[in-house]
Amino acid sequence: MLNPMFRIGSCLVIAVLVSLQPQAGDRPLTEAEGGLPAPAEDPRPPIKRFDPKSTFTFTDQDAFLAAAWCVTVPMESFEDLQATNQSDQDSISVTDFTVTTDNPPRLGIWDRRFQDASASDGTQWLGVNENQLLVPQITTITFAAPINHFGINFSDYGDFGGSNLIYSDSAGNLATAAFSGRPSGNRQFFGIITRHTQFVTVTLVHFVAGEFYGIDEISYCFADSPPYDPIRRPTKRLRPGEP
Ligand SMILES: [Ca+2]
Ligand SMILES: [Ca+2]
Ligand SMILES: [Ca+2]
Repeated sequence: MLNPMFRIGSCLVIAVLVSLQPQAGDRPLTEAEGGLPAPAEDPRPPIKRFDPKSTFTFTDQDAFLAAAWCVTVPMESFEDLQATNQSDQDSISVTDFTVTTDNPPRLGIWDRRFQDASASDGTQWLGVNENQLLVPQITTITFAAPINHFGINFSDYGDFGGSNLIYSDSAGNLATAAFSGRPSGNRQFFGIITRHTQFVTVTLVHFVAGEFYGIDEISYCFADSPPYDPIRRPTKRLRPGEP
């Protein structure tokens, strides 16, 4: 018969050894420990297919709108403002944002074609008439609340010198919004979806003195808009104030 103290000591040693064994909850068991092989990686894992943390840029407006996470995408077309056909405004304010320039007055609302710039929707558009002597030229769009989608149509950018129009926002995103070396009257679209960050300010910068270009159809989603639904409801463009 074993000594009781020996039995107690043996039990303690076994307990300590067991406690030192790797626990299944701590890490996956190795093959030698009788574990199972790791599952093969999904070549198209859902987290990458639908990763809401990704940032996407677009040059096609339809693709941008189809990819929008918010159910409705407000769009400002500048149709309700008074058109003066002059670059006599320091800033242009609409329902959800204000456009300003670093060298005012350089902005105006136009309802007719000028220098081959024109509306991409309706008849009115916002003209940016850059100073002939100062570069860089900075146009800023400040929203009333944080957004995470931004789209914009340009007309006639890039026919007056060799400098792309650079997009940046207050979340630190940086991209090319419009390219130079385009013919007079050309149209370019830029869109960005930044589901992981939100921003209130968009800045457009370029280094071409004297460029004139048009802006129309600024589309956006507020960050607190109804989120992306995996069972996609069709997106719908709405003008601010519409039901
Ligand atoms: Ca318009
Ligand atoms: Ca032109
Ligand atoms: Ca131009």
